Amino acid sequence: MNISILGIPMDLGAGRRGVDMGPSALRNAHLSRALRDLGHRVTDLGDVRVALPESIDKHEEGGLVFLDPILDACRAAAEQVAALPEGTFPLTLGGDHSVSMGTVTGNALRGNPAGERTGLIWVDAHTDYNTPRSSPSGNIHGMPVAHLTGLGDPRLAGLGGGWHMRPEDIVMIGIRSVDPHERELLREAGIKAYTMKDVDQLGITRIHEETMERLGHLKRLHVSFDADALDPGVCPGVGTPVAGGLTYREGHLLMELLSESGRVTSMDIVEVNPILDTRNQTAEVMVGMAASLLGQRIL
Ligand code: 6HN
Ligand code: MN
Ligand code: MN
Ligand code: MN
Repeated sequence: MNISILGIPMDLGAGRRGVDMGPSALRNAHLSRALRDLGHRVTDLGDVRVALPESIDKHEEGGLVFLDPILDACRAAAEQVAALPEGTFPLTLGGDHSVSMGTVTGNALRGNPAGERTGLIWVDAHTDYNTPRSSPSGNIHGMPVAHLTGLGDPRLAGLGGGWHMRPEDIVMIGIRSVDPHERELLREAGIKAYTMKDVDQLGITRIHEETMERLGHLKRLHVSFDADALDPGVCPGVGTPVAGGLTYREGHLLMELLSESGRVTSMDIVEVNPILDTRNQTAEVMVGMAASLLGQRIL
């Protein structure tokens, strides 16, 4: 397969600094080499240009912190991804999770004249379904999925022109932290979310089967993998850790099963924060997750 790597070194959507160094940390953990060793052709496109918080005002607008520069970076990411040739697998590196408004939009619109729908598998401790009104923090990384479905601020929700994700095409896995108003919005939208309780009770195998069935009508599937979905013991380098996450093996098993399905067409790795990490462990674990999704097998 042809894999194109694109970094979006942005921490403007998060409450803590450092996740802008995520793409470097992942490259330092030998991301390209790991994928080449699996037989893929890998092109690293470098990074999207992102404004530095030091060089701009931290003005807050209608409950949104750093709206304009985040919009710019998401637009640039969407354009670059949408322009990749068909048959290429885009592997996009955050950055905080607001980058996915750009990457998911770009992937959904890429080479898609027939308007095929795209499924979204959101692997995260959080549902990231806040709007500016429901958000307790004003941090845009807690809002990407809501905006992808057209809720919230019209500028962020308008990144895809008239395009929006359909709530029924989204499945979330690993959930264990949802804000009160966010919960109501999720219910209203009818988004399927597998909590950690579901992971404990059903197991990853069953959750994967149900996910494939639920998204069975879709030819394109995007996996957005937030490092904080994994337990903080496995991935300590994240800005919003929540206890009781996916184990190392649950993460790999999910990626292995998705890989075997042959249906995933693009992926994000986000929220890797090397400042908060221990010897780049989180980036190394996430490179392993990408390798499992992209065909690495034990035997
Ligand atoms: N992430 N729900 C919290 C908020 O501020 O809206 C946390 C969001 C975390 C976002 O980890 O991608
Ligand atoms: Mn997230
Ligand atoms: Mn998260
Ligand atoms: Mn819109």
